[in-house]
Amino acid sequence: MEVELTSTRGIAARGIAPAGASKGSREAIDLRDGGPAYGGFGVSRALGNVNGPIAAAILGRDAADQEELDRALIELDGAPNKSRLGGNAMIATSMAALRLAAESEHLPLWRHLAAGAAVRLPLPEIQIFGGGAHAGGRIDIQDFLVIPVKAQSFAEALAMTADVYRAAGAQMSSRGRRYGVADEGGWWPAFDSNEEGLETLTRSIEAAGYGGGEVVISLDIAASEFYRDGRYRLSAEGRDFDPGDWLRVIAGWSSRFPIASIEDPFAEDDAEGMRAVTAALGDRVQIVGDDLLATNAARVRRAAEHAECNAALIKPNQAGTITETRQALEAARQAGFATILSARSGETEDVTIAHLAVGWNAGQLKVGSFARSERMAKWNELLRIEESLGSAAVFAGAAALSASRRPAP
Ligand code: 2PG
Ligand code: MG
Repeated sequence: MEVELTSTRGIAARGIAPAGASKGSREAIDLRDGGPAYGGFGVSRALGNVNGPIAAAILGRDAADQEELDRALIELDGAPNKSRLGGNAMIATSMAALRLAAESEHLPLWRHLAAGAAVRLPLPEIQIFGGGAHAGGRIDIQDFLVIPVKAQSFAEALAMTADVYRAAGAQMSSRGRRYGVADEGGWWPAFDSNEEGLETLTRSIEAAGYGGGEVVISLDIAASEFYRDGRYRLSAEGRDFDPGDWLRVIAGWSSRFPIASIEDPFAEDDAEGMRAVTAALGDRVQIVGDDLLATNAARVRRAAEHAECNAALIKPNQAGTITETRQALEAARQAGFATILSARSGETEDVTIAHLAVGWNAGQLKVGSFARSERMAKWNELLRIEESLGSAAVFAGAAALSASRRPAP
């Protein structure tokens, strides 16, 4: 859903809310109509909230005072999970206000956000094949991604990823393992096991000429999706594991494949599992909390206290306002976590997160794959930003990974 705001000077700006397929249970509620129209996914109630109570609460305010505006939205909603107005209505409004403030200053959004502070182009993690809820459950792991850690610029990072994406497509085609593209533009695989995915990705990286550590693997396991009754159930393989055995599976993969980062390896409610995996692998693998943290500053602080991960995925629509997104990012930074701005599986042409990643100097960005225009829109926006900076552009590179994965100086 899209929200457009117009200033008294006639400047207009919009924000579009994305949506997730594998949602954490603690994220802001994506308010949908239910009922028969649009398969229940209509947003007329959320739109009614924007044109009704939200408009009444924010019209006449200063768009540049983001915190005040977001506070008004939060108070008006009154529910901890934003179920009344809808997290989708709130984040689209909050993003529109942010963009309006930047437009009013005639500044690119990232520059408005940076407010003079140093920024870096983010290190991207880019999906090569989909899985889980993004590919009809064909395999259990949700995202098989790569990180071009030896790239010297954002443009080079994309060029290297394009090589791996094409190599993977060719490998899969030649073995009858390629169906099409999944929700985020990565190949929709016909693998028989999760390991076949890891083997194919490793081979694709080598075939592209980056087997010497130039490109490494990142996984989003999205384990909440297959955690039932205390067990991790791999339906693609017909196997299930208790948390201890599951940790051994993950550790085995990490030692056999060039894996640099693993997101949500344990379920959002299995804090003990997250602690165990961080203790076991956190000195050499970036362990990312997504569903675990739900872009919530208090949850980030709690996870840091108990060492449940060492990096935070930051998704604006999980928080529901730009201010709360920023607070979660700051909390992660204070905890010494690496930070990764992230898109959703249901995306749009809105490129705000590309600007947040630069303007907030997040270090890393996850947008999906190297296909489909809602993904390419973000990568292309970053190419434009890098180009506009010319020789002043700084690329975050491998140093943006969590401390454990940073290359030696
Ligand atoms: C995730 C995202 C993006 P979704 O889990 O990190 O891959 O997926 O938007 O479906 O939650
Ligand atoms: Mg995730």
